[in-house]
Amino acid sequence: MSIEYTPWPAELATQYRAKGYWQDKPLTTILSDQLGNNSQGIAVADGQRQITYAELNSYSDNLAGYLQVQGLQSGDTAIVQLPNSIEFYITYFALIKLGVAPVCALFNHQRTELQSYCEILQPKAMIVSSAHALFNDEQFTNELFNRFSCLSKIITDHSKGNSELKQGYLHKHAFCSADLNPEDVAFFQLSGGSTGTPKLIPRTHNDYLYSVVASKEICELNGDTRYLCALPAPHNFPLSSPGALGVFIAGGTVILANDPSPTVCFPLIERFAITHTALVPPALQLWLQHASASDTDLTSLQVIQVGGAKLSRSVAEQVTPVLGCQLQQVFGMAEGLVNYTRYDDDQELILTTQGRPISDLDEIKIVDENGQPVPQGESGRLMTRGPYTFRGYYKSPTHNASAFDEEGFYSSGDIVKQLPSGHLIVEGRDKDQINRGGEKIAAEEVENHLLGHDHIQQVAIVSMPDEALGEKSCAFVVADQDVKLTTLILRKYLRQLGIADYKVPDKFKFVDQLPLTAVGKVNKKALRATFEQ
Ligand code: AMP
Ligand code: DBH
Repeated sequence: MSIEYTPWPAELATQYRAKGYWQDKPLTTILSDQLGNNSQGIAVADGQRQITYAELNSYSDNLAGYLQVQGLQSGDTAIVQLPNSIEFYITYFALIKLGVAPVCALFNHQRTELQSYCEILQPKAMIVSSAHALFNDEQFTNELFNRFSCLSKIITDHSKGNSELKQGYLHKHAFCSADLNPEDVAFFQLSGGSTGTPKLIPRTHNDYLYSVVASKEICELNGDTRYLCALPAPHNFPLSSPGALGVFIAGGTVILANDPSPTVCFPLIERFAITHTALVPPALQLWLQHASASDTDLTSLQVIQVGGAKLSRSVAEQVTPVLGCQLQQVFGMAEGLVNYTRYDDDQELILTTQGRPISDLDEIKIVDENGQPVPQGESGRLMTRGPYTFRGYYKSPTHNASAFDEEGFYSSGDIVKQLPSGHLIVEGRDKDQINRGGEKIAAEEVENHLLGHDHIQQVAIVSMPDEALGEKSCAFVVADQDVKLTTLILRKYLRQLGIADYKVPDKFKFVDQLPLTAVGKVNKKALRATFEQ
């Protein structure tokens, strides 16, 4: 049985096919295409180990065979939470080959996030790592088994020594290949979100493969590309823009880093002669600060892509002089639309815009608060549809009704303006989200957790400007009068609930009341304004 999702209208699907954008091939062709001439090329290295394309293919076949014996089959779902490791890609391809759609959680996600994904997906299996505190003993695993009867298997990888996952992929297990329909959901991407519960984005083989193939062309990757993946591997940017999958299509090599800090990444750049990488703006700033004092050889670097959050012109200007390579701005979203500055764009466009869409069939509308198009060149809300932009969050009819307009355009919540060249400039945001240096926080999700506290009456979380991260989060809290709540108490409370660390507000302000708008909603604009001098 196929996994449900909102399909594209038939006439658009026909157009996407006619142009050759949808190739009606499964994502697994990314690997199989390399098995001829390039089977001995190095696909992935992580500093200690490396595997060839032939190995990535046979390991993922073995694991698929092993999972098949465990009862997993096409149409099932799974949750994966692995650090940046060779095992991540082996697992990703194994599940895709099986027709099992995974959601790949970020490694810093905790109990609450994983439980939400289980609730939405009702997964049959989880593949996790004992390097994560939640899985270094059996307690959480047992809780999950007790709570979710759908779960039949949790495979824990151990970073050192043997593990069931390693047994699964290192040993030969016959894999009876699944019949993959390229129109089906291949996997789920995670949305940064702006609502109380996390949202999952179904991505089909056809749409995702197109976005990666086209990205690989725009970014001119080839067999000599050595791409450093230092952001969390499941994130849409380092997975698909053009990311690791783009590198695999080109037959290049992905080198994994545990984090994007210069101390971890610079030695890898020198050792592997890295040519391309993807960073968020705060990491880029650290690289710039570190580079002048470092004697590491960075001359192999050709392109640094920067995206996830707005890059300031003053930082953008330093990339080529300090790091000696080209800057590419990337404005993307796990929901679909990705924009790149092109290598041959004027320098001014590269420094000041977030790029233009991948595809001539990406449609952009910039509208006012009534949904009416604004005059050319003026700023407004970004609406988009196209050959790789999804049509609906998984099982979220109510939210979908407001996230899309009647023509199927997705409202990204970004305030942008478009130049005649098609380049977009991100000017702000009209969604209840904090962008903490590229890590997105849905305000309502954290507010709901805090409202669960016995002594909190009201709470509103907004962004506050931050030099290093661009934005941090601040919670304005109205507490019961007779109790003394402190920042420490609330931080501890949230950590005990088990939410990802980056979602814990950077600052708590205790107030007597929250300002309201004319219609009686919390006036977040007024709260944000308190941070302006
Ligand atoms: P997500 O929904 O988590 O995939 O996050 C996508 C969002 O990240 C976009 O809608 C933007 O708000 C933000 N974003 C991504 N890239 C950029 C960029 N280059 N400049 C500004 N904002 C960005
Ligand atoms: O922030 C993002 O989600 C993002 C940034 C750059 C993205 O999804 C992408 C490129 O594909």
